[in-house]
Amino acid sequence: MRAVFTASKAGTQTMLTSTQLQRYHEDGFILVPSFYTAADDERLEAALAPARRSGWGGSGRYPCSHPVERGFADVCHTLPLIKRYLHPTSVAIARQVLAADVLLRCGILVDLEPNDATPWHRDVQGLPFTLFMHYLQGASAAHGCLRVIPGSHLMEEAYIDAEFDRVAVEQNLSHCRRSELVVHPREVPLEVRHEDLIVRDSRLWHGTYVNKSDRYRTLLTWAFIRRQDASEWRFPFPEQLQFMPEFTTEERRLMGWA
Ligand SMILES: O=C(O)CCC(=O)C(=O)O
Repeated sequence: MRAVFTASKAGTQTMLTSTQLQRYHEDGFILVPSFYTAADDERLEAALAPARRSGWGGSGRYPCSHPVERGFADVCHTLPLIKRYLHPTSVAIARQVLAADVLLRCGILVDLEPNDATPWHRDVQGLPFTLFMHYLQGASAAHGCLRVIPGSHLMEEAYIDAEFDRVAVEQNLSHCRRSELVVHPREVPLEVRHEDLIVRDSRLWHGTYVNKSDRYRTLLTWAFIRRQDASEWRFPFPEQLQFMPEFTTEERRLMGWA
């Protein structure tokens, strides 16, 4: 696969190389191998411990999966997780790929239960923003990993619609042309280990394979938008005002508070 690179030494990846940056722009994603260290894993487990104690923990979809619903912020927008989203390296990558100053939009946990899959879709049509995707236990195709269509972030909606229609008819799936059952001829699986990180464009067409295992598959994903798009997209984070004293000046700016 074009966008997978030789593993960098764990913990030394600070920003994308020019080759990675070019791949991101051409393909709409990159897979950064060995992004996280064992120490990062330990910090993440500590950050998730309160959520696990309160009932979430790979035992089901998190019950309030929409950012504005009560309860959601208790897990995904806690101080340690926000600090993780705001890690200087992910901020540097977001600024690099968007070629702009950025704001944190939100972060969410997504569980994929056994026998479930996410159908083909793109998050937005027009506005590019950048998503970071960390599969906490890694993910193989059999465990419901991400699948993407390289370059589809730059394709017009009508073009990709027509393409999906044609493929679905060929595969006798015209009644469910965006379903996970549709195999796109140019799709690639993004199989990852728990230490890897995927960075992708919000406009990229993607979905997942069916999770054929008997285990939940958990994704932690967060997004940065361009500061100039804040009026349309900035998540307000009202519950997080209490954390203000814990944030550096730079982190406050990234949260849109300065
Ligand atoms: O669960 C996944 O791997 C995919 C999630 C997804 O489609 C999304 O974040 O838009």
